[in-house]
Amino acid sequence: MSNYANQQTGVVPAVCSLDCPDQCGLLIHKAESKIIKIEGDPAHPVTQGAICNKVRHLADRIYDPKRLQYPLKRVGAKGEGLFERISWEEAVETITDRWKSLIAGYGAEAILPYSFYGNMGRIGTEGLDRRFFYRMGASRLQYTICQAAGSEGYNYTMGANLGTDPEDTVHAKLIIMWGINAVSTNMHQVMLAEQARKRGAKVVAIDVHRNQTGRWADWFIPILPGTDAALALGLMHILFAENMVDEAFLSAYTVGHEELREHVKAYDPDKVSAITGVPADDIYRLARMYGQTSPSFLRIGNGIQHHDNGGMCVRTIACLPALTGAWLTKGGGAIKGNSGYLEHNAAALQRPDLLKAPTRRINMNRIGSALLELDPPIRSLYVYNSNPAVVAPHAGKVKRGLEREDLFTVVHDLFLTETAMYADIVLPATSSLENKDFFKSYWHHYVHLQEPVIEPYGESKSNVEVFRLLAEAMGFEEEALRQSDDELIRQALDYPANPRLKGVTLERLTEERFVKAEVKPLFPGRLPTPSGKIELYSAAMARKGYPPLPTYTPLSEGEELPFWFIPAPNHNFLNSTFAHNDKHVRMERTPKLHMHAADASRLGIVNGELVRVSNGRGECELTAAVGEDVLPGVVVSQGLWAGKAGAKALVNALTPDRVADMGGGATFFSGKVQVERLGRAGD
Ligand SMILES: Nc1nc2c(c(=O)[nH]1)N[C@H]1C(S)=C(S)[C@@H](COP(=O)(O)OP(=O)(O)OC[C@H]3O[C@@H](n4cnc5c(=O)[nH]c(N)nc54)[C@H](O)[C@@H]3O)O[C@H]1N2
Ligand SMILES: Nc1nc2c(c(=O)[nH]1)N[C@H]1C(S)=C(S)[C@@H](COP(=O)(O)OP(=O)(O)OC[C@H]3O[C@@H](n4cnc5c(=O)[nH]c(N)nc54)[C@H](O)[C@@H]3O)O[C@H]1N2
Ligand code: SF4
Ligand SMILES: [Mo]
Repeated sequence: MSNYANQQTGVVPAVCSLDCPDQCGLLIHKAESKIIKIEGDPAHPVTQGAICNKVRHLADRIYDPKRLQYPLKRVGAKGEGLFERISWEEAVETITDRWKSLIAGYGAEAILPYSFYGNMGRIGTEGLDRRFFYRMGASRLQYTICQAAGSEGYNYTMGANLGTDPEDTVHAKLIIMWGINAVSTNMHQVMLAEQARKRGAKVVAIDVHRNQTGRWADWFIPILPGTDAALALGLMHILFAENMVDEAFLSAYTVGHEELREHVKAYDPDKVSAITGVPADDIYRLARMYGQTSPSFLRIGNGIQHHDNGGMCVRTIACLPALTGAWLTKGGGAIKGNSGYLEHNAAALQRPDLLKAPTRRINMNRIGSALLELDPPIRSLYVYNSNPAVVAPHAGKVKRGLEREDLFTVVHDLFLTETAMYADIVLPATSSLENKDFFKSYWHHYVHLQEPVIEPYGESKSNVEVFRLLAEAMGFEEEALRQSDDELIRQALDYPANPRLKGVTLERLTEERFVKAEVKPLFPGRLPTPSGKIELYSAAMARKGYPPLPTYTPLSEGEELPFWFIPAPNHNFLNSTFAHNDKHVRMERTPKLHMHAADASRLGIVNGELVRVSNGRGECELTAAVGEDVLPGVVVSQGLWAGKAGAKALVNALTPDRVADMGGGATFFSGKVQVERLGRAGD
């Protein structure tokens, strides 16, 4: 335990552990051994002392009376929420006895771990846990729920998640927020854009919803869901037609520009306008702005890739900076994600070599179907760092899966989440401020160290500690399952294959708290694509059966129901995290459905009244927010509501569990719904 946890009063350093690109430096104020205040660390070069409202109130979550303190065993029916306190010994023995007998009877593939990034600490999310399940030979989860489609798409164009250094974006003169609600989800990109704006930059937002970010932008462009690739191709059409491309850059650093030049002739602005709902004049205006302003910077969000065609859409948008050569100017280019720069030694940390023979892989977006339909069945589910009952698509199926009497479910979390309600055994988790881990941003270029700043809450334990206990009780004797937190961190950071991490050591992190990786500009240079260049034409895609050039394909749900439904994240929760905490729920007020006034009046719906949103997968009740913030035919909700407030607002009851065109990604935003008035006022 570090001195910080023992320290009763004073201010101690920390890092935000949430799945948010900003990864802020924090200062934790303590009195009588407890956290009394959380603020941003002004010494952090990117986040500069500013933090979001959610984390300013994080102490309310850490000390929430509803937080789990002891292991529990279920005494009621699944989902009923009746549990009894048990000891850690009993919990570990119950789990491992059951697993031993499942392994003896059916083999270890009957067991499935399910996790995501509720805490971005690497040894806790992809360290001892991975080693444990590899050693066991469990079924393997594919981590596809967040950015899988977009990453694969971006990589076809650029080779890896490599983009602009966000610190340089203060120099940009045009900033396009494309499918990202950055005011809520990447606030420091907004702060940097504000600095750029003071120097004369213009900010454009392209989104299906004029939300916080659309209202902040200089120019908001509403677009129909899933049509962004068509818009990008229309922009390329004009850039080539009006000679606004950088021929020297195209020749030196791209492959396929001649094919692309021919290909985009088909995407004339009138045709693109009919697809996207963006007037042709606006397409010309945007293309000319993009073609004539330097440096220009695209911030590509997650929204556009949570669609049937999301991979190709991101691949297409990622081609734009190559046309203008924007990459060559400081602050120009694009960020989809920057995780490629900070790649650590995943093989050393996760130890896939502990898996003796390959086991089946299960796409986490299909968890409902996997629990209901797989043969041989999954007989035990171990959930940590995630809340699939709320966050996974097609929630009705997930619920039916979790209800299975013969499924032995263990949930390790800080709260009795909706998923934990179905668990046989619930284990209490420490918060990130109670354990040690290292963190890497997927937006800026810093690596951070977190040391415990408070004692573990009640009897809670970290992920790493729990897997050490489970390994011992399973009789797994490998040294790799007994190593200390420090050993795990050292092994992960020791990665000569990524020279940018040279000098980022545990010692230096202990001393300095955060260290910037040595990142050089991408150009001049060789990209990790097969050709070493930006692949406007991708032979690799052709081999896999994709169109090798950027292409628009429509979403697949068809015409049956009247509205596209976009259930996006909200400002005061982080996915379903904070949805169980009263203060954050109060700040967010009520789950709403944004709809266009013309649609509302046709359906006789007035602002503030409760509506039923439904489709063949399920239904939920939301409060209508009527106006002009979305286009006709589109409805948008915000937030993964959970707990009491979320009982009828489970938006994932409606979302499809189809997988996207690439990476097995999620298609949360490609569903259709109908909307009816309920004849009651909302809350
Ligand atoms: N406050 C807050 N911050 C968060 C999160 C949170 O829940 N709350 N979640 C975190 C996580 S895990 C992630 S992955 C990121 C996600 O954050 P973002 O990258 O911002 O992605 P989303 O919020 O999923 O979607 C962004 C925007 O895409 C829009 N959109 C949807 N479909 C389309 C489309 O077809 N075209 C266009 N142009 N726009 C579209 C939505 O209206 C939304 O405004 O945020 C992280 N930060
Ligand atoms: N409709 C719709 N659905 C979505 C999205 C959307 O935009 N719309 N976004 C999707 C995206 S991008 C993502 S990334 C996923 C995110 O989905 P999840 O990863 O499930 O995110 P959270 O809901 O924040 O749940 C994280 C859980 O981990 C727990 N936790 C935190 N720290 C620890 C720890 O150290 N140990 C353990 N054991 N548990 C811990 C938290 O208490 C919380 O219950 O949701 C997806 N679902
Ligand atoms: S959630 Fe994001 S913005 Fe808020 S403190 Fe954490 S890293 Fe910073
Ligand atoms: Mo995410």
